[in-house]
Amino acid sequence: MKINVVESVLKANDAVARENRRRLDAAGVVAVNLMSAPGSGKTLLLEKTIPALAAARCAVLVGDLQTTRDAERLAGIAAQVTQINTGTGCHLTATQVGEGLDSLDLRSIDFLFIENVGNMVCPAAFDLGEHRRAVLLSVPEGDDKVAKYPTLFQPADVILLTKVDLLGVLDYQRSKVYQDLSRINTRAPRIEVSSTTGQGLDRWFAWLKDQRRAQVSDS
Ligand SMILES: Nc1nc2c(ncn2[C@@H]2O[C@H](COP(=O)(O)OP(=O)(O)OP(=O)(O)O)[C@@H](O)[C@H]2O)c(=O)[nH]1
Ligand SMILES: [Mg+2]
Repeated sequence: MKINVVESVLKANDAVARENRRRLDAAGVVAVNLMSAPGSGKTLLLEKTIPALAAARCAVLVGDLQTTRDAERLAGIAAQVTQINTGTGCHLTATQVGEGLDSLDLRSIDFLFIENVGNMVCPAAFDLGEHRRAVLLSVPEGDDKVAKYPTLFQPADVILLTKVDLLGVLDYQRSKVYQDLSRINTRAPRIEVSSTTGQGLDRWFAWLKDQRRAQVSDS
C-alpha cells in the first residue's frame, strides 16, 4: 500500500482553497497573495498601495509566526485587517485563510491582500484560494535569489523587484535577475518599485486595477 502523506496534506489544502475562492468569487473580491523572503517590503508596499486604491474597499489578512505588528501598521489604513499567527508554521494554509475570511465582511470590499509569512520556499506550495500571486524580491537580498529559489517565482502572476532605491548603494546586477527569470517565468510582468521613493508604484497599482477589472468582467 502506498501512503503519500505530503500529497494528501496538499490535496486537503487544495479542497479548502477551492472553497475560499468560491466564497471570494461570490462576494466579487479579488484576492492577491503576497509572497517573499522576510523583510522584502510586503507590509510597506501595502501601506502605500491601499490608500492609492479605495482604502475602504480593501482588507488584509496578515500571516506571521508571532506578534500583531504588521496588523497594527495596517490597521489605520485598510478598512479591515486580521492577523493570523502561525506559531511555528512557515506559511499560511487555506484553512487559516478560511478562518480569516470568517472575520471579514467580504461584501464590502473589492480587494483582499494576503500577506504570507516571510519565507521563500513553503508559501508557494500552498494554494490559499487567492486569484493572483505577487512575488517580491528586494535588492538587498542579492541578485542570485531567482536561481536559488525558483519554486517561489515559477507560479508568480507578477514579480516586484522592490527597494530599487538601493540599486546604486549595493553591488547588484539586475540583468542576472532577469536572465534567471527568463528561464523560470516569462509570463509574469516585472515591476521595479521603491515604496520609499514611490518609483514604479503606479505600474503596480495599474496592474492591480486590471486584475479587478478582469474579475468583474469574468463574473
Ligand atoms: N530603502 C527601502 N526600504 C524599504 C522599502 N520597502 C521596505 N523597506 C524597509 O524594509 C524593512 C522591511 O519592510 P517590511 O515592509 O516590514 O517587510 P515585510 O516583507 O513585510 O517583512 P515581514 O513581514 O517580516 O516578512 C523596513 O525597514 C522597511 O522600511 C523600499 O522600497 N526601500
Ligand atoms: Mg510584513
